[in-house]
Amino acid sequence: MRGLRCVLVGAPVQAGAGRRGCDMGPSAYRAAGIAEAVSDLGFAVIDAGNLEAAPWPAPAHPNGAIRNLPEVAGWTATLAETAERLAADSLPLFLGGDHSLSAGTIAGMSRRARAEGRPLFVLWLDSHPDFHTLDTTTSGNLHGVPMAYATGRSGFAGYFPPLDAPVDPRRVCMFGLRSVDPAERAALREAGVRVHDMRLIDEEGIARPLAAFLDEVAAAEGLLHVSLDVDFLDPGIAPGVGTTVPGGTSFREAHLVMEMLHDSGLVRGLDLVELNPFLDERGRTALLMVDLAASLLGRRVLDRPTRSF
Ligand code: EXY
Ligand code: MN
Ligand code: MN
Ligand code: MN
Repeated sequence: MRGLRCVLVGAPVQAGAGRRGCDMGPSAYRAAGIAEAVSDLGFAVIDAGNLEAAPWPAPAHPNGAIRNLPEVAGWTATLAETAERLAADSLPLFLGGDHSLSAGTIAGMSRRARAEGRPLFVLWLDSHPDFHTLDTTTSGNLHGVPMAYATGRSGFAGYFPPLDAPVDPRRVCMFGLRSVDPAERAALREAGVRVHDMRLIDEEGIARPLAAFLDEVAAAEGLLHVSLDVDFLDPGIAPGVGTTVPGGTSFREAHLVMEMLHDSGLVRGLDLVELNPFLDERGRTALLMVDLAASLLGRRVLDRPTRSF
């Protein structure tokens, strides 16, 4: 990861979320000092500004609950192309935007991995697995589907952009789960996704299972993409999100994940998703997410600024 230039990519995606405000996420990260935090660590930083969704004329889907399908599909096309291109010579940091954006970033990272002849692994940090298909979602909010799309689950063809490099679901590792719908539970099991829920983290800690996963990525000479949803964190420390679920990870658990990721040297892309600045308290969630990104990029505990609110 060292030596790579960091490219900040604003993805003000709102179409997949049930509550308004995620489209302000990229601005909040900039106000919270993400560019400075990254450059202070010695990286060259380019802020590529905000993307816009490509037009994507998806047909109406028989599941009438689904909202904003053409817009989410258009974002998926734009983000896949952007991730594939940037990951060739840079470390892209995607500033969301709701979690539907990861349908595109992961699809693009997977095409990049295929071009390098290496497998893509995904570390999914979220209270939700986002593993619904277009047929199983009952809320119709498409931030609940990106991982199912990126792993090639059925039912997306003809609605979302064609997926030419599906991620092997056995190379997806999820941490922090505590809100899983019945259809998702069955699909995760059937697909063989690695799932570490909050109970496992409570019982075993987060370091050991994460180390085992990172060892596997290293042994396979894989590329690693990390997708960090704000609701991975406990809402007591990260209130700026539309889908708060009690019982999330602590400040230190989350930073430890990022520090271990830095030490692994394996990360090639990062999504920061679901920040809703409209629901935040004095920017504290945006600042925490920036600090977590800085830990992933090498900021050490003793270098961390003290924050008060
Ligand atoms: N499983 C629920 C649904 O499909 O509506 C909640 C999805 C929330 C997704 C957030 C972003 O992680
Ligand atoms: Mn999510
Ligand atoms: Mn979530
Ligand atoms: Mn705990």
